Amino acid sequence: MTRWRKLLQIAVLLLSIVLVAPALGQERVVYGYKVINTYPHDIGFFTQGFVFHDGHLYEGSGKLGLSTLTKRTLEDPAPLMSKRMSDRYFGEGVQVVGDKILQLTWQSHIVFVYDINNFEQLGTHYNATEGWGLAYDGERLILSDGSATLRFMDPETFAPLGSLEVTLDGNPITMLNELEYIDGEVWANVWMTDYIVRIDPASGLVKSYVDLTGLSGLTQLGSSEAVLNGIAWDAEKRRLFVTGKHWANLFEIELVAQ
Ligand SMILES: [Ca+2]
Repeated sequence: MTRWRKLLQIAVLLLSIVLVAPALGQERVVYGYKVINTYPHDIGFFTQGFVFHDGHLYEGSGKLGLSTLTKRTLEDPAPLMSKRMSDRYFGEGVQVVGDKILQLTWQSHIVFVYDINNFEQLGTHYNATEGWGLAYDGERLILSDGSATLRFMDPETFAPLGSLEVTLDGNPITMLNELEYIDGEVWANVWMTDYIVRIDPASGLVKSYVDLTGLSGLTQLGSSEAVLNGIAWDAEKRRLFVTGKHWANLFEIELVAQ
């Protein structure tokens, strides 16, 4: 780990303690977790997008020259379908919209649109900011870019429809990363922390959060960049899956009120 990166990591952790920890003493709902099932996950994947759709997991993996989009079953990490991104793109968040799947790129301002049935490219969109996480509320795409701002985009054209600052006790929560839309809330991994914040998409307020401290200790970590990132919700069976970059496992978890 480079020196600056370590300093950044410490700064983010301190920030998370400053911003999140005081909320513990207030009327914030904090959730712990219980592991329900453990499944294998490709430790080589730099997980940036994680979606459960129609019985399968779809994952976007990053890094220049290594970025992919894959489809797999819950039990078997061997991809049923895989698409390699061009070497010049760094893959980021993914989201299913109808029979299409979208994959962001980090800093290239391009969004790839694929046919979910065969991963054939159907088109592209322009994204003005960095691409980090992507979710869908059924009407609008929700995009994170590493800041405290979530942006709403038209699912067909990617035209901007609005934005929202995410705050906890008036403090912006930056580094919002992988996203999931669950029961009317936007859930977001906060980069380099063990926290998932649960955001009210109308106000941007973080009304509760999930503390996943200890989960990374239950799997093998493949690099110094192995951090929690990846939330996938099976709406039909109401199952919650989480994983991380360079994690050897993904977990089905249930929340436990603390
Ligand atoms: Ca997700």
